[in-house]
Amino acid sequence: MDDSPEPTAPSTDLERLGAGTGMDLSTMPPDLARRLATIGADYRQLSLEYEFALREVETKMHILQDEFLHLHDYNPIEHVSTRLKTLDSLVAKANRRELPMDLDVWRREILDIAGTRVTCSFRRDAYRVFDLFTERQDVEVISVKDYIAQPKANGYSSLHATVRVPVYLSTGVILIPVEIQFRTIAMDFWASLDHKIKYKYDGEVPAEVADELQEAAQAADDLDRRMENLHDRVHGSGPTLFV
Ligand code: 0O2
Repeated sequence: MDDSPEPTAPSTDLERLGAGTGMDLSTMPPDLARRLATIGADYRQLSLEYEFALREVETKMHILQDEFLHLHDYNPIEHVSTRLKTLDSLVAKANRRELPMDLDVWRREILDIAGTRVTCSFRRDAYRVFDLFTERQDVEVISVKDYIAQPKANGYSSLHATVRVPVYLSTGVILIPVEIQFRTIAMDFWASLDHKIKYKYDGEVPAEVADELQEAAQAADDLDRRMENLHDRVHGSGPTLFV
């Protein structure tokens, strides 16, 4: 028999509006809590729209993957994952960027509310999939940051594209921004460890740990190049683009 306690139903308006947003409004000053509670209600509409955009991007990626496999007998994508920023982390980002507590402003200014991560086998595949995806007519590229060609000072490496994709609602079409990160397995391994370490030290990573992380990023880059060379020696460099 399951002895776990029954989840308690939210009893106050604030608890009800805070439920599902990841925020405990009862611990906040009343004015801020009320403002966030209103935002919380609108956030549910926003999160639905952004969730649809993530599904659109994920489906497009899987179509690319299946078509590539069918045409070239080669799969350039290891896996695709998606995430929606919680209201909690949106509020934190708005605070960092000194934006007002206003969902319309966040829609305009925060372009990574919806995020997709595409993990590829090799560096070349990350660029291939990026090219194929961003050439689509229904994908509008807003900006690109190539941290593979130019890794961050701490060693972080990935290809970022912020795009807008159409979402078809019963009320009409809306364009939703999605940040897509293309990376290799080695880059992903490094980034997830880096994320855990930063979390553990609350952002203040000791210098010797940061140095070692940077060395690990170099090792990940070397591994990527060696594996790609090895793959090319065995299979050739493979298809570059669809014909
Ligand atoms: P999460 O949990 O992945 O959502 P900003 O987005 O405002 O913070 P910027 O310069 O616009 O800053 O963004 P940038 O450089 O394109 O990076 C945004 C995302 O890339 C981050 O999202 C991370 O996912 C990833 N990223 C960037 N730098 C690092 C890094 O040094 N280490 C790791 N592990 N990931 C990084 P979020 O919102 O910070 O996190």
